[in-house]
Amino acid sequence: MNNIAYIALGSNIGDKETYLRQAVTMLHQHDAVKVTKVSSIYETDPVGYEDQDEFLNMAVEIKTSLNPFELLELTQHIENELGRTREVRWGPRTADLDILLFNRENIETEQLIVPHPRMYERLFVLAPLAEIFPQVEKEAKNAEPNQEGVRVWKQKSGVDEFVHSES
Ligand code: A4P
Ligand code: MG
Repeated sequence: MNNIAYIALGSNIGDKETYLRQAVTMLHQHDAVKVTKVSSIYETDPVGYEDQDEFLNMAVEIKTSLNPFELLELTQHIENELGRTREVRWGPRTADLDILLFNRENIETEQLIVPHPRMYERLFVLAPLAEIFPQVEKEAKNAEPNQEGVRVWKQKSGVDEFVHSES
């Protein structure tokens, strides 16, 4: 598992914490993926389309032997399994998984753009990411000042709490 990637997770419908936990577990259960770090869970005000419930957001680090496109397939499969429907762009979702970084690769295709094009403007992405990838701490501090509304909701307590290390 030579690749290292960072994934942002968000949920704002139903039992949000359970959706996040299930998504992390499903990532880890894949044979070619190991979840190596998890951030705290943040409660965040909706950005973009504001007439919706607050989000829970978090970020994870994974090691994987999948390539970026295979990883995108997996994250979309997990979104579908968790019952995501796409009605409104930027609208409510049970589980949204975005690939933020994949090694140091720059990918620009129709399907996949990495680094994620909007990550540096979004405190709901940068705050959890900075916990597990300190290289973005500066960006997190400089993120748009009108983007408050991001608060720690449950302090991180390690990967084991999320994924029962079976190997
Ligand atoms: N795609 C391209 N690059 C990537 C990537 N790096 N990771 C493509 C994942 N997908 C990528 O995404 C649309 C298409 O983006 C995919 O088909 C994929 O091929 P989607 O997940 O289907 O649609 P979406 O999430 O509704 O749109 P988008 O543009 O991804 O929305 P965002 O930017 O993810 O914003 N406010 C708070 N507080 N917290 C949130 O988590 N999330 C959003 C969604 C808006 N406001 C929010 C939050
Ligand atoms: Mg998305």
